Amino acid sequence: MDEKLKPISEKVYAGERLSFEDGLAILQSDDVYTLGELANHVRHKIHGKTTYYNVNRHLNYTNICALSCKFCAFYRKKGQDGSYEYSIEQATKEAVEAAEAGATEIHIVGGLHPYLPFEYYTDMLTSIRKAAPQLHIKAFTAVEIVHFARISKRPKDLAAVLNDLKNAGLGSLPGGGAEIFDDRVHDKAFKGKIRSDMWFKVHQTAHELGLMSNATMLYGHIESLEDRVQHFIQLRDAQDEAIEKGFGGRFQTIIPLPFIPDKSELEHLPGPSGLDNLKMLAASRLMLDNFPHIKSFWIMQTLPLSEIALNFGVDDMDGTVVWYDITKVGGSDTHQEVTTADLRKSIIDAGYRPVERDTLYRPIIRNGKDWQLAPTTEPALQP
Ligand code: V47
Repeated sequence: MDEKLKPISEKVYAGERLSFEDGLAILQSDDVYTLGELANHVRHKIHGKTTYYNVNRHLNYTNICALSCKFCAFYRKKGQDGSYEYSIEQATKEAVEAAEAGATEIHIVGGLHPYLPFEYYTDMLTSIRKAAPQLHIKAFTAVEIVHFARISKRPKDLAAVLNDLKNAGLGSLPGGGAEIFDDRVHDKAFKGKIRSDMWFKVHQTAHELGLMSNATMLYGHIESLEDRVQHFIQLRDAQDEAIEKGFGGRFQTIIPLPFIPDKSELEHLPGPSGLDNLKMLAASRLMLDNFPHIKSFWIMQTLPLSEIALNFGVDDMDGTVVWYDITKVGGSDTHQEVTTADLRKSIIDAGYRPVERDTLYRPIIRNGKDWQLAPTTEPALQP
């Protein structure tokens, strides 16, 4: 075992919280087997052999964006070739198709469109909720929420904006837009986007309003290992606060996102390796002791690596995603889907027990395209 991991191993087996220095030693270590063993220990303590997955669809309502983040290959400017925006009818039609195909969740995010009014977003939620009442709407990154606050002329009243969205049908917030919290990295790679203080403010306000949310970290571009550890610590502190203050909402999961360089302004960078990805998933499990779940987003991690990652702290494989436009692994086809049978097979092959969940991690009983919540189960909130 890497000597530097010995004291960390003792802390992990004693159930003690890891420090910034421990986090750095984890990310600097090449002893990926020990890291896997430690993360796997924590994962088994919380979840045993259970591995969650869900049936969902992604809807990216527009790629027109006022920002020009260097890591992003998705955005277009208004009028540019390939730019698009959905009408409410188109968005609703896709949501209904998803629900009819058995999805429990629709994950909606888009660019910061310069002209669409706030009512576009509330109308989209209302229309989807009416047409597909069983579908959970997980929508809008913190970056979009701040944009909505500006266009609805309430830049300082995030609670009012989130409340309007919640009343219109918003079920929870996805984890996007966090990128790397460090301001230096922010100004180099995604200047103009909200900084970490606002990202946290949106999530804290959502938690106060009783909305669950997720978190992400986009790694493997221009950030340092210290920046990654700091990102973990800030998320852990915010979750401590949500728990201490008894907010109705919390962070449910972190989704570490490996940077995919293709067609972005940072295309010259190599992006993280498979081992980097395993290390980051293990580090997430070890550092975020107050996060119930660690998700491997297979679209970006690939399915084979996600299977291995189940032994590196991961307990959630995300979904049977259809149409993922933000990044495209292995070519230009945006139709990226695995069947429920594929996902379950992956999980079983890796030696785990597949459990279909809804967005709030409540187990589902499925009968073809129909589904219902399993009786007497509570969301797995506490690690
Ligand atoms: O915020 C953009 C990232 C995120 C690239 O909450 C890129 O359940 C890698 O947040 N390489 C959106 N990543 C995706 C996201 C997400 C995905 C799955 C589940 C959940 C959830 C959330 O994608 C953006 C950004 O950080 N991203 N470009 C890229 N080239």
